[in-house]
Amino acid sequence: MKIIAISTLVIGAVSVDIILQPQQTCTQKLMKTMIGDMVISPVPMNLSNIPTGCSDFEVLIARGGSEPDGPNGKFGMAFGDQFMAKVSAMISGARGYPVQYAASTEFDKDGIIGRDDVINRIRKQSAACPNQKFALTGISAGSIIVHMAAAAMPANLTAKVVAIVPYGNPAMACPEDYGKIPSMLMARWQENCSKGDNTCDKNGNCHGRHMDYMKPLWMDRGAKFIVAAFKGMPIAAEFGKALMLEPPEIAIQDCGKGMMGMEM
Ligand SMILES: *[C@@H]1O[C@H](CO)[C@@H](O)[C@H](O)[C@H]1NC(C)=O
Ligand SMILES: *[C@@H]1O[C@H](CO)[C@@H](O)[C@H](O)[C@H]1NC(C)=O
Ligand SMILES: CC(=O)N[C@H]1CO[C@H](CO)[C@@H](O)[C@@H]1O
Repeated sequence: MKIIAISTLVIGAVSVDIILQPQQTCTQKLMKTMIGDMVISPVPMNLSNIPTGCSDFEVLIARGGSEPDGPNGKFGMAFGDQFMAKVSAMISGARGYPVQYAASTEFDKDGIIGRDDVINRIRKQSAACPNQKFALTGISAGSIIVHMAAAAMPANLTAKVVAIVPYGNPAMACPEDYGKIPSMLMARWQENCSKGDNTCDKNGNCHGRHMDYMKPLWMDRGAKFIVAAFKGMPIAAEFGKALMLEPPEIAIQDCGKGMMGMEM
């Protein structure tokens, strides 16, 4: 039995070396608060999980830090697999692409790799499959990938990306660390931050709320947002707001900054 730190799922960390440097970015300080000096192992990628050929719709999914694949999963056992199943149940012709990045503690490196992988995937698929539409989602560390990719999206690809749904996005708490999102993409954005989750809510003090996104209520909202956009009937976007969808009563110990283990 192995315990993975789901709260690190989460966070998209920076390397320990960087954490110890005196000059820290807002995101690095945030990470330090969340995971201390914990080292998050890289997740091995499985190239067989990359879809081939064209499809009408593709959801690029960036896993949370250290989130492994489940037994028959491709996109992450805590979040991505469930999320993709919801999208597939609502629309035919959709498939997922697991963003190829290791989701380890060395986030400075992994972040760039993930960002570039998203952009390259959309570029290549667009050239081969001119009618394909894309959506981006990711949780925690993965949400930073989504944010970075959106900020760096080449102008001639932005029209291809019809919906963007990051969950628990540290870039909301630390906007100064990230580039500006093109306005076309901001208009296709559903920011999902559970009020109180200190990973994304500047005024938050309850890390336990970072686990909310694995609940159906949160996933359903994001999946509906993406499917509506795929169908050409987009739901109004909301950029950069914290929202409470669940009752706030959670055990006080789960509010702490400690690890919340998940047994597997
Ligand atoms: C890689 O993915 C393929 C197809 O999705 C699967 O059959 C195979 O078991 C996976 N390999 C590992 C090492 O998980
Ligand atoms: C976007 O621009 C690049 C560089 O000019 C070009 O190679 C690529 O084919 C363009 N892609 C699309 C989808 O227009
Ligand atoms: C925190 C946040 O912005 N949550 C959003 C999640 O998505 C719904 C649907 O667009 C928005 O209403 C929420 O504001």
